Amino acid sequence: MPALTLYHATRSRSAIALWMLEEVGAPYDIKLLKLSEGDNLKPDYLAINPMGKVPALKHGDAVVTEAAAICTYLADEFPANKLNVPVGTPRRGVYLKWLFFGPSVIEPAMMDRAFPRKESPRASTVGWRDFDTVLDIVAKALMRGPYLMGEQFTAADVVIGSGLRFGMMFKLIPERKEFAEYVARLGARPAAKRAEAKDKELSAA
Ligand SMILES: N[C@@H](CCC(=O)N[C@@H](CS)C(=O)NCC(=O)O)C(=O)O
Repeated sequence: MPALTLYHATRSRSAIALWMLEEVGAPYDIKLLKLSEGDNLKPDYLAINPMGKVPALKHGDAVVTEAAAICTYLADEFPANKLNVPVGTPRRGVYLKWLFFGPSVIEPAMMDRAFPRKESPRASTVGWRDFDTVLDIVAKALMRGPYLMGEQFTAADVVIGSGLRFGMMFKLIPERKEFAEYVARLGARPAAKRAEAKDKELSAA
């Protein structure tokens, strides 16, 4: 099996990929980068991710960057774990919607709220419409539960759950009951606990 290597910085968005790797359960190595020392902007890492951002994943010769893309990739590469909705399945459309909704709708809506512009963009001109509508849509999707895709836990939960957790932790997203319960449910997963413990351990080292 090709080797898996995660380029990781502690207490960062690469925790999303770390959690996903723990869900997959395949062996992997970690190359630790210190953002405070600018490791992510050094030439050897820029050759892996020219954006100078973590996470990045190497799988044999394949390099994947962007946390949501890494989760999608791992779910498809390790189908035995049933963390994806396979090609040819009608539910895959909704699954892909949630994988894209995290980085292209929730995150920009949240950051727009956190760092307001001088003039608010018209809701019809930005791809994420507006913060309140976005949160209502996510909350409604979670009412059925326990996961975004119903009974099946998928890579989409790793992406959306991580975003909600981060947002609530930094008070960028309100602690709505649906979000708090969902994030607690996800946090109780053994793989999520292992990833959190590993991140803490690496951070302390
Ligand atoms: N769109 C990227 C964002 C990744 C990102 O912003 N990572 C931050 C850490 S949370 C980073 O690498 N920051 C270092 C820097 O920008 O210098 C993804 O989802 O993977």
